[in-house]
Parts: sequence; structure tokens; C-alpha cells
Amino acid sequence: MSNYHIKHLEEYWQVYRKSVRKPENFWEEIAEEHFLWRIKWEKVLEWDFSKPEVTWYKGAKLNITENCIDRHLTTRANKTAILFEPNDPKEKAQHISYKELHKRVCKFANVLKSKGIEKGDRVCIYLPMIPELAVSVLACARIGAIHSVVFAGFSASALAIRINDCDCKMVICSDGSYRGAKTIDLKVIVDQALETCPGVETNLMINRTGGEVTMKEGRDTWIQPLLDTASADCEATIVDAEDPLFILYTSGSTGKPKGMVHTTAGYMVYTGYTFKNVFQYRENDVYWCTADIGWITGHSYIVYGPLANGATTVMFEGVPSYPDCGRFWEIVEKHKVTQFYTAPTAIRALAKEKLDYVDKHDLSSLKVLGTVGEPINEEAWHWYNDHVGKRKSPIADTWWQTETGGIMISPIPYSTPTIPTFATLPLPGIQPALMDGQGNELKENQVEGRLTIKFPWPSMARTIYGNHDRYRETYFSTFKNMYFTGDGARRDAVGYYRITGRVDDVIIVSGHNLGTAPIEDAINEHPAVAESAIVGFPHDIKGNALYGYITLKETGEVRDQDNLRNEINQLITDKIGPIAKLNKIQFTNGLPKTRSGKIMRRILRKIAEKDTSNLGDTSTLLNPEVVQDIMDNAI
Ligand code: 7RM
Repeated sequence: MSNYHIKHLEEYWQVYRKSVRKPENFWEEIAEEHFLWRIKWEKVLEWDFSKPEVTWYKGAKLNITENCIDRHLTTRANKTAILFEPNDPKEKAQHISYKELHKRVCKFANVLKSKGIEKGDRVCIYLPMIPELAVSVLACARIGAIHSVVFAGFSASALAIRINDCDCKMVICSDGSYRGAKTIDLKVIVDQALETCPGVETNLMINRTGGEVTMKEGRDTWIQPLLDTASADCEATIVDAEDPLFILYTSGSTGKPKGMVHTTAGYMVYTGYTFKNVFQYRENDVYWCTADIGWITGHSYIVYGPLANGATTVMFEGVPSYPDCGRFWEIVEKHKVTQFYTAPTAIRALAKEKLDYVDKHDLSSLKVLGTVGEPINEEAWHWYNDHVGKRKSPIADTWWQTETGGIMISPIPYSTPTIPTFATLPLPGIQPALMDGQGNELKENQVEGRLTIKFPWPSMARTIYGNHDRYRETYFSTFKNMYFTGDGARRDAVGYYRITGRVDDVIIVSGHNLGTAPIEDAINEHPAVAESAIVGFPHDIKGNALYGYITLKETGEVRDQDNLRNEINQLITDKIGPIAKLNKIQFTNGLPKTRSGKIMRRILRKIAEKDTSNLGDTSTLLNPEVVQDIMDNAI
């Protein structure tokens, strides 16, 4: 029995049972067989969720870049590690071999050192999806510096908060970025942010767009001349298993973002293991995850997981709609992509477009599809399955979080079943539990509750940077001795999990617990609907009533809105019951979304409650302009 490439459901259960019966043995075996250590661990796991303190591979010494790069040089030196596809389809793709990647990372690391960066220092990386983003992340890891990547769509104020929260000494940015037809002057944003960041000594600049920039004497430096003269040898700094590898900010229930701290050994083992298993990765595959490295999905499943396996990982600079809505499929055809991993929001956007955009491309190279980020609705799942996968590529609906570091609940393609809207089964080593509101575990099947994890896994975040109390409060205080995910889930008759969404999205209407996701699913089945979001608002009789924000497909047709409202409520009545009917329906031009495509229900809730005095910071939204429009037309 192999822990990798599990081949059928029975084998999954064998591996799974083994993994939970003796977790230490399981994770020891994987760490031994598949990774490179300078010194092995004294103990696989120590943990205490009440503190909370978790230590994996105590005493082990390693460098993650030796695992992701150096060890492949004997067998894969000329194999493409990073396949860069630029924003402009006319610009040539770059095939960066493992040998070349090694050279670029070493040179970059030497430049960091020459600028005074040492083990443990924090470096903020604010870059578009260009190869230097991956290279700079790896260069930090090479010398034991802690990278904090901030998505290069965030505003100056959002960037400044993140730089200051973890006291970054250095920023790495570019002059600008290309996104579709637009060129964005990133340096202007960085300049503005740095006005309030006194701790930043150096700003290393990468030339991408060639736009005009003002350089601040003593602080700003172009990196290229330094790279040209830097040595291509850089001894990897050996770090401790539990030394921090990176900080990544995620939004919380308050305005202040949480700097999740991930450490080295456990993160490496878990992302390496899950990458190979979930994507059924084979040696000559071309794997593509469309996320941005500014999110955890990009950290774990564009950079570290694939490279730890010696894979070819695609990095795409652009957007799915440029130069037209067939771009994803054109790239799949061009590079013969075998695994394709994207978000439901992208699938829904592309499913709105003409089918011809998909159908005209040869997608026969695809073997495995994945989704991540949100619950995927039935309609989008079927569109993905029918038109992209041609019903022959299983879809891994992967549930996980910034905090979990890696995929937690997901089908294993070609082995365990896939079911629309179900993330299905926990991966080996993961022990989920569902809890009721009173803190009791729901042990049966066919139950719905709050999703928790009972036992540590190697890639869990260890703390919130500078605020361990908030870490304990947020994740370990709701349920004793358990990690609380903040999500709700249902377990069906055979034990498969369906994530129903954040539990803060549960609305109690006349004493009934209603999840927003199933109602939205029902609405989205209406042929005129593109997207919807449901929130609650106070109601004299029901306690709460439902307010629906609905975006229609753009067909140019004029529709009778009252008629549509009736049809939508009829659909809800048919699918869920009259209790879930909407009291108010507002048709919108768009829904406010985070940059990673998650609907910001907090803002919609405030508008529904007619409390718009304090909407919080909307500058980090993908589309801040829709907020005003929604407020103006609120019911
Ligand atoms: C990887 C990532 C985490 C939150 C999580 C869920 C939601 C993610 C799924 C999902 C249903 C999925 N990290 N979520 N994946 N919900 N099905 N397959 O997205 O930190 O940015 O977000 O995203 O609510 O708690 S994240």
C-alpha cells in the first residue's frame, strides 16, 4: 500500500485509517521517504491545543529550497520548473528549467544578503505574477528570511498596514504590472505606502513595464545590475523545522488583518504530499493553478507543493478575459496542461460567455480539474465538468484555508468519488468533526454542524504574528481542544462532507437555521441569474428575513423585474421550501468581492440593515465601485 497515488476507494480507507490510528508513524514515513533533511527530527509531534502549541519534526534541520530545487538538479536539471505565460499572448512564454531557477534564486538570495537581510528578517513582496515573484519567495527561503507576500492589487493603505504589522525591513516591488489591457503603476502605490513605513530600509525594484518611476535616494534600487554581478552560488541557510517560512495576511472579523505564520518542515511535508495526491501528479505533467501567489493557494500549489515534487508549474500573469474569454483554454491547449486548478468565481464568469470560447480549443490534455475558494454551486460544477473536463476529468473540490496551509477535504481523483458541491472526504491525516451549537460532537452521519479539526496536521498555521492571544481566541476557544474553521458543513449518509459556507453566513429565520449557500444555489439555477448573495436583516415577526442581491446575465434583453422576483421565489420554494423565500430582492450590477473572489457579505448585510455609516475599508475589494451603486438602489 502506498501513501501516494491512492488508486481506489478501499485503498483510500486503508491509508486513511492507518493515518489516524498512528498519525506520528504516518507523517514520519512520508517525511522520511520523500524529503531531504540535513538532520532528522527527535520527535514527530508535540501538541497542546489549549495553549495552543504545535511542534512537528522537532529538532529537524533543513532548507526548503534544497527540497524544491537543488535535489532535482541530478535528474531534472533541464526540466521546466516554472512555465511563465505573460499577460500579452504575443509575448513569448518562458520555460525556466530547474537549473536556471537554481541560478536565479541563488543570485537573488545573494542580493538580499548584500542588502543586509538575515535569517528571521521579514521581507515584503509586492509583485505581479512574474517569475521574479516565485524567485524572490524562494530567495528569502534560501537564506531563512521570512517572506510576506502582499497581493499586488491591494491599495497603499492595505500594503502599509501589512508592512508595519510584521516590521518588514525590505520591500520588493516592480515598476508596474500588466493586467489585461491595463498597465498599473505599482511603484506609485508603494511610494505612498512607504510614507508611513519608517522601518523599511530598502526597496528592491524589478523592471516589468518600463514605466516612469521616481527613485528615492538611499532607499530604492533597481535589482537587475545587482543580479548581473551577483554570484550564482549561495549556500542554503539551514533552518529549524519550526522556524517561520512565511507570513501571509488573511482578513478577519475585525478590520485588522491576521498575519498567519507558517513554519518550515510541516508546511513542506504537507503541501508536497497533498500536491502529489490530490492532483495525481505524474512526472511529465504540466500543472496549472490560476491563483495569484499573493494568496495561500499560490504559495502552496504554485510554488512549494509543485516544486517539492519536481513538477512543471505554470505561472500566468494575466486575466481570464484578455484578450478574450477564451484565454484560459487557449493556454491549456498551448502548453498541453494536464491539471487545471481554479476558483468557482472564475468558472461562473466564464460560463456566462459563449460556449465557443471553450469549444474551439483542444482541451484533451486535461486529466484532473480542481476548484478552491468557495462552495461551488451545481450549475458551475456541471458546466466545468461538461465543457472543460468533457466528463472525463474528475473535479477535485478542495476545501482548505490560509490557516490550514494545505488542502484538507477533497476527492482524490481516480480513486475516491466526486459529487457536485461536495468536497467529500478528509485527506489522510485529517480528522474533521462536526459540532452542534452546544459544543457536542455530532458523531452520526446525516448531520450538519460547525466544522472543526480534532488533531494537528503538519501545515497548520502556528500563530498570528505578534498576537498569539488572538490566534487562540479565533481558532481554539469556540470548541475545547479543537481547531474551529469558521465554516459549516454537512456530512451525508455515507460520510461525505459538503461545505455549506462560513457559519457567519447562517441566518435564522423564524427559528430555522438557513445557510446562504443552498438558497443561492437555488437562485443561480434560474436561467437569467449570473450570481447572487443572500443576507439577513432584522424583521419584527421572523426575527430575521432574507434580502437577496442578484446579478443578472448580460443578454441585452429587457425583463419584467417583478415577474423575475416571483419566479426566483418559486424556485426557492421548490428547492428548499417557502421558509427560505426572499423578502426583498435587489437586482445589482455586481456583488462586492474580495480580490480572491469571495463575496463580502459583511458589506451587503450592513446595507440591508440600513447601517452604512461604517462599511469598513472597501479599498481592498476587487470592485469597490459596485458598493455605491448597491447603496443607491437599496430597498
Ligand atoms: C484556500 C482558500 C478560506 C475559506 C474557507 C471556506 C472557503 C475554500 C472551499 C471553500 C467551500 C471549498 N483560503 N472555501 N475552499 N468553501 N468549498 N472547496 O480559499 O483563507 O482564502 O479562504 O474559503 O469558507 O474557510 S482562504
